[in-house]
Amino acid sequence: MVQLHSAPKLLALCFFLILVNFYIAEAGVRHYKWEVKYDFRSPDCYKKLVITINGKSPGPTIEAQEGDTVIVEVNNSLLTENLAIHWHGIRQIGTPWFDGTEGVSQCPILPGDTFVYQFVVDRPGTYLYHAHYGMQREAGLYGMIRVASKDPEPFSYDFDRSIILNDWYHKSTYEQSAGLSSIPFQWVGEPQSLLIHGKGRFNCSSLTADVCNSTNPQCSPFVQTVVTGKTYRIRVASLSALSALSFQIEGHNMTVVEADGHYVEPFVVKNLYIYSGETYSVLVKANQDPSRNYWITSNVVSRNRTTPPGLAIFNYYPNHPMRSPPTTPPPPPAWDNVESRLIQSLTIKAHPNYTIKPPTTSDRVIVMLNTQNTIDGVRHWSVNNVSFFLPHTPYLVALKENINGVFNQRPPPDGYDFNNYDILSVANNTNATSSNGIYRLQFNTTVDVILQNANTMNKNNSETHPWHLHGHDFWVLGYGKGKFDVNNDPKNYNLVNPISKNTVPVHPFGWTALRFRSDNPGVWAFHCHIESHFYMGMGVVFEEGIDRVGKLPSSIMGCGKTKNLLRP
Ligand SMILES: *[C@@H]1O[C@H](CO)[C@@H](O)[C@H](O)[C@H]1NC(C)=O
Ligand SMILES: *[C@@H]1O[C@H](CO)[C@@H](O)[C@H](O)[C@H]1NC(C)=O
Ligand SMILES: *[C@@H]1O[C@H](CO)[C@@H](O)[C@H](O)[C@H]1NC(C)=O
Ligand SMILES: *[C@@H]1O[C@H](CO)[C@@H](O)[C@H](O)[C@H]1NC(C)=O
Ligand SMILES: *[C@@H]1O[C@H](CO)[C@@H](O)[C@H](O)[C@H]1NC(C)=O
Ligand SMILES: *[C@@H]1O[C@H](CO)[C@@H](O)[C@H](O)[C@H]1NC(C)=O
Ligand SMILES: *[C@@H]1O[C@H](CO)[C@@H](O)[C@H](O)[C@H]1NC(C)=O
Ligand SMILES: *[C@@H]1O[C@H](CO)[C@@H](O)[C@H](O)[C@H]1NC(C)=O
Ligand SMILES: *[C@@H]1O[C@H](CO)[C@@H](O)[C@H](O)[C@H]1NC(C)=O
Ligand SMILES: *[C@@H]1O[C@H](CO)[C@@H](O)[C@H](O)[C@H]1NC(C)=O
Ligand SMILES: *[C@@H]1O[C@H](CO)[C@@H](O)[C@H](O)[C@H]1NC(C)=O
Ligand SMILES: [Cu+2]
Repeated sequence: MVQLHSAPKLLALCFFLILVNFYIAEAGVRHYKWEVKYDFRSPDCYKKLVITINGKSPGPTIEAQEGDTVIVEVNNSLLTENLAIHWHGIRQIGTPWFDGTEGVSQCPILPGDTFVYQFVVDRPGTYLYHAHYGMQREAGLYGMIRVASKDPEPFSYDFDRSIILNDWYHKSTYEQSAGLSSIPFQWVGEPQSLLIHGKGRFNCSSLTADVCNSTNPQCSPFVQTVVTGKTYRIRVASLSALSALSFQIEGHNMTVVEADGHYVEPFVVKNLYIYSGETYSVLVKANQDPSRNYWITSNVVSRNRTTPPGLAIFNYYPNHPMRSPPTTPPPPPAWDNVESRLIQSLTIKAHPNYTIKPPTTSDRVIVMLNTQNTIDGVRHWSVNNVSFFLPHTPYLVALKENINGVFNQRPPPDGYDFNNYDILSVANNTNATSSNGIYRLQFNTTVDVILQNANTMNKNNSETHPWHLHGHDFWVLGYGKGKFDVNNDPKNYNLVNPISKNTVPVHPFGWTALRFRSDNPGVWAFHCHIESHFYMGMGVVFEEGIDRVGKLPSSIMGCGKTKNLLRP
């Protein structure tokens, strides 16, 4: 029922919509209606509750052309669970309120509510979307955004395909997150399966068929059919909860041509290392013996793997798509071969014809020490000794509308004790703090972030963390081993052809240097893309140009202290 007092509003909305439609008539509008709900699914043969979009996980692919406006009407039918969806890699220029990050850019979408996301996909490339509320992404709410270029691309191919990689747990996200906040702490452990485009295979032999049914068609392997002589662009993305992955197509090389929506100077790999939140396009030529099929594999790297490989089939037409390759799947690289992963990171450079030069100097340098700590007996991840947690009122609304008492006004430190902190020894900072304080950046300045890895609270252990920045791309200026030297390492930065990305790994016991311009008014999360690490505090938030943010839509409000704003 339309209430009387909202009639003028409705009229205004109609005019607004007409204007919007007129304004964007040049570019296209891609309109999607999604129903998000729980369904029983068996992606690796094991039956569990999975969050689906219109019945699917991975969800529908958003297909658009650069400059298009994407409108997604999300209907939250999860019944007892909130929801928020993040558009990963889309910078949301002018629409920071549609970034979809609960606690940062919006209040959660309540069960039964419909929320309309509307944003422009301003650049071609391969992007993602996924839940950004609690550890909800792991329950299956994820998919791909493919934005076609208006201009010719610097490579050619016959067919354009997608593969999303993921790891998969049998426990619910609730069991996992409760374990992570428990005393004693209960780690989520290694995933049960690796999924290739939503399909995997768990060994059901010790379970009954009503729980784990190995003949369920939902867990028949993913098949990529190819025709001899043709070249395939495969957009490979990872939305793993924990695992760094190595992706291979048996007997075939892959030429990497795109990373996180940017063309790269092409390079050839046998196995592609890919970290959660990254996207790549690879070109694969179907040039092998066509009388058989080949394995597509995904394997855990950077952790002492216990999860069996993810397997799919690279099917040469007209062989039967389900015919198993006659070989054993190719072996993955050693899980602890940091060197080969570092080499691949260092190899990725901007394509010579698409290089965006970074500013040669920066206005501010923030060094972020990545360690663990314990707070009140619970294990956390921390940045410069501070573990992050989200407020109940989104920062964007609190800052724009000057709502007090939402978050700690004290900003987190810009660095750590460089001289005295030994990154190689076991972290023993039991006295760390947690905070929801944020970094406030001067608008339109150049900011460097140095991710400094260190030993965890376990002996001889440092993990790989894929860091993802919302609202921006950053230039990747360098990677190094050991402790970053603030005085000397910047001299070796790549200022000539650094790749722009939105997600980047910091390798074990190493560092990664990034640069970006604080030129997108809004409030943006920057966090480890490992679901449990962010949950355990591994993230920060940047504010820039809040005074330039336009009028916030009331649809992002309704929680915490934003409720006051909705009262007439
Ligand atoms: C949400 O989707 C369901 C199923 O399509 C439909 O019955 C319901 O009316 C929708 N709710 C809203 C608010 O659009
Ligand atoms: C599945 O597990 C059973 C029992 O542990 C084992 O005997 C069998 O070899 C396993 N199957 C596969 C395909 O790994
Ligand atoms: C297992 O899956 C097969 C194929 O879908 C089906 O015929 C069979 O009934 C299932 N078994 C159980 C116990 O659900
Ligand atoms: C893959 O690339 C390597 C190194 O460039 C080369 O030696 C090998 O022959 C290539 N393999 C195939 C199947 O093209
Ligand atoms: C990795 O796991 C295997 C099997 O559990 C174990 O034997 C090995 O010692 C582990 N390696 C390291 C470096 O922890
Ligand atoms: C860059 O563009 C020029 C002019 O279009 C073209 O000749 C050249 O091959 C391109 N370089 C690469 C590496 O694609
Ligand atoms: C973190 O805390 C530990 C132990 O309390 C201390 O030794 C270390 O200097 C602190 N580091 C920073 C960056 O404050
Ligand atoms: C932890 O404490 C020990 C003993 O006090 C010290 O030797 C070591 O350097 C500390 N580790 C870190 C990372 O500060
Ligand atoms: C932790 O803090 C308490 C109180 O501030 C202090 O007494 C204690 O020495 C600190 N411990 C460490 C390891 O820094
Ligand atoms: C941001 O800085 C750049 C370079 O200094 C300048 O060209 C641009 O006009 C500035 N933009 C705004 C909105 O101030
Ligand atoms: C430390 O861990 C690495 C794996 O990350 C392993 O290869 C190495 O042998 C370990 N060193 C010691 C001294 O335990
Ligand atoms: Cu992490």
